[in-house]
Amino acid sequence: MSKEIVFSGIQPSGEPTIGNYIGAIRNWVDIQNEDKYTCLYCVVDMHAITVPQVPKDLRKHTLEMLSALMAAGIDPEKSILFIQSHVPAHAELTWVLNTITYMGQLNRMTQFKEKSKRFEEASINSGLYTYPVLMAADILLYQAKYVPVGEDQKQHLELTRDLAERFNNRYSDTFVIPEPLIKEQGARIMSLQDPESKMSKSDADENAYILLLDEPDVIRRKIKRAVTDSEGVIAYNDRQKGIKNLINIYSAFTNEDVETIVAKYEGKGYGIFKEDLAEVVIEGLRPIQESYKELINNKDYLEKVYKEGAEKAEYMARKTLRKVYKKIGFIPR
Ligand code: ATP
Ligand code: LTN
Repeated sequence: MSKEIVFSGIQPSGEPTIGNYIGAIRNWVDIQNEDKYTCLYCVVDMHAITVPQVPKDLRKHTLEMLSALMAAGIDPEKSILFIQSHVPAHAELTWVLNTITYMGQLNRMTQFKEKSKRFEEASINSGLYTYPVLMAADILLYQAKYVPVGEDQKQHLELTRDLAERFNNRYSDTFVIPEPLIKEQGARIMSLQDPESKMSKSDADENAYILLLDEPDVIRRKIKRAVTDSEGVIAYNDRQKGIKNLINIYSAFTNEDVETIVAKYEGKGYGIFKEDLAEVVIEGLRPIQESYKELINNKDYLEKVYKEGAEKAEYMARKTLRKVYKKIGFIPR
């Protein structure tokens, strides 16, 4: 029997943060290493252009993201690692799915509402609006059963399931209904400057996030500046959202549970906790950073990886698209 499929994607909209790492990438690696699934991991450049990008930066960020994923442990011998725009079927299935998506559904998407707040209404493009449909196409093309994501993507997964069910009911069984895989721990790492909003690589304030590739001194500085509160006690609750977030990061890098960390810092100040946290993060990122430096300079190898990845992905995607076109009544060439 063939293996169940896992699919996930990440945007090359900047350099990856520890939020991406803890909430997504780290889990991708664990799932890959279970050797139970066929895993596809995709750098979604077509999603990234739903907000303005500088072309040369997009190119750079795409290769950086590919290298960062491999440095974090994605092994192209085990997983299918590829770039979204290399497989045209993503755009093709999106069009079909657009025709069965209701505008009312898209109007309810919170990520769209949040992201569109950053722009003048007249400059919000329709790609940002239909972004979740492209994401549904990504997943459904590969008949993925499991989709490891952070908490923020749950609503998009629900839409994906809904579209798959609608298509299956209207035509006949075509798509596997996918399920999100959301690890509770670390599902949502918050901004260091505003613990009410999630840490995001496209945040305008660079003190809001820690990048996977930040130098040790930068990490120390950003953690030192992280917003806390005036209670002065290291405790895990929703009044102290800043400290809560820092404890979550500490826990993610050490695998210690929250209670252990709180007990360890009883009676100690925020300063000491922050200094220790910085060292924990620096040490945790060190092996990834070392491996990254080798990969990013090896352009031939990167090219080989993404070309082979695209070939394998294309084969699987075409198979689904052919079925879809046939069911909706398109004449095969
Ligand atoms: P952008 O800033 O461009 O919106 P992003 O940093 O939010 O991007 P994505 O590329 O959209 O990241 O997401 C990649 C994966 O990382 C998704 O599975 C998402 O759920 C997860 N993720 C993103 N930010 C966080 C976070 N702060 N905490 C936990 N997981 C996160
Ligand atoms: N929308 C996601 C990125 C993404 C994705 C996907 C995740 C695009 N396509 C398919 C899982 C499966 C995000 O913004 N984090």
